[in-house]
Amino acid sequence: MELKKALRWFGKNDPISLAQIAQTGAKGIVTALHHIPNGEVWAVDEILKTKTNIESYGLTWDVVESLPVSEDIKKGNPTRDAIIKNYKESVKNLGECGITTICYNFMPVLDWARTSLSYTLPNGTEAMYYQSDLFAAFDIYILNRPQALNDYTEVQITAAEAIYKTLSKKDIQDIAYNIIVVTQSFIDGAVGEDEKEPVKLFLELLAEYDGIDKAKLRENFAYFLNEVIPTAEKHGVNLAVHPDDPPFPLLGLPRIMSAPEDFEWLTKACPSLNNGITFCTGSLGARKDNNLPNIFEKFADRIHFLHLRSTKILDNGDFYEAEHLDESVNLASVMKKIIKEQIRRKACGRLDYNMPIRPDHGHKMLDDFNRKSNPGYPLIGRLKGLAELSGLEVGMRYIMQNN
Ligand code: DNO
Repeated sequence: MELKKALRWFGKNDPISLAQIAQTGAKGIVTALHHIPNGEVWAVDEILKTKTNIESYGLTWDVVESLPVSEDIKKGNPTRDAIIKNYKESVKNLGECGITTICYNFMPVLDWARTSLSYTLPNGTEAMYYQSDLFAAFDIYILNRPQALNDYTEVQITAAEAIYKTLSKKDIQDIAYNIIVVTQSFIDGAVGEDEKEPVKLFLELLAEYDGIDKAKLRENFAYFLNEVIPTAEKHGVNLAVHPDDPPFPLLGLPRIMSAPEDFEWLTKACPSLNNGITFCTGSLGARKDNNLPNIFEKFADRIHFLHLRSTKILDNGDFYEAEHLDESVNLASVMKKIIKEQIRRKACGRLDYNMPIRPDHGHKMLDDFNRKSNPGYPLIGRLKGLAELSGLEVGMRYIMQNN
């Protein structure tokens, strides 16, 4: 038995091809039908086209990442029922095509946030970085978000102002463009690459969440789950919500998938095991109080998909994406628990014991500098992560069997 090792592929527009992925040792593919607009049905023939293409490289399509949850669903707008109906149809179609794990998120407006996409590490590789004061400067002085000042302490505002004063016009443009467009558009985010006034649109999208607090967002999430999970159950599909990245509130928006109490809430809101989690060690690991091995153990039976990487948190709360096996996250302990859970599932007759994992993100390194890729998804950096995680799995299994 082994875990299903996969890499993410962004479809035909991904500068990295399936032929290249097939050489990395990955056996599975994590992808989405990126050409279908959010909220529309993924028809069986479209799903099969992508599935057949993937299989022609000797790979399998194991996980959908993501089947996007439209903003209208998150906001609880009256149009949500029609969109949820389409969502259910897509879940059913995927199940019928044998694709039974769906990753999605319930983060308002912004899917993930970093202040730098190219932070140079001492060995010359590049990682992604989140600098709190710079993010505050973006919020208060670049976006000029109306309520922003209420969300920071005096100390944070002073630090943000000091950073803002050091920024050139180009820095300001780059930061805004990276946060609003570059990290969002390739994953079907709210602001596309051809948007003429991204900052204006972004502010409008944020304003639509005025009056939607954590309780309201949870209520809208529970509504979605209780509509969709029965369809997932019927068609043998597992849904796996991705944690908030980073796992704390940003830009005045509520966050509801950041810590164990949120997963607790999730299981109560809809107890079915088809209502599951994408265990992303990188996202959850950006909070010091998240103990990853403990969280894994507590929610193991509903963890359907894993993103594995380490996050290095600095003393001031900033963080960057460290090497996959950096000791900042105890991935060896997590790996042991994943293997145990896989063995347990197989023994009790569960069909979902594949436990697909993918190295999450990767450093830009070596030949990656000569090749285009989406932020976080270079070929060689991820290949290195995949190889390290595969080695960790083999070693861990050996020790578990021989002790
Ligand atoms: C970023 C990813 C996220 C993730 C979505 C899942 O690299 O981890 O964009 O795919 O949040 O819906």
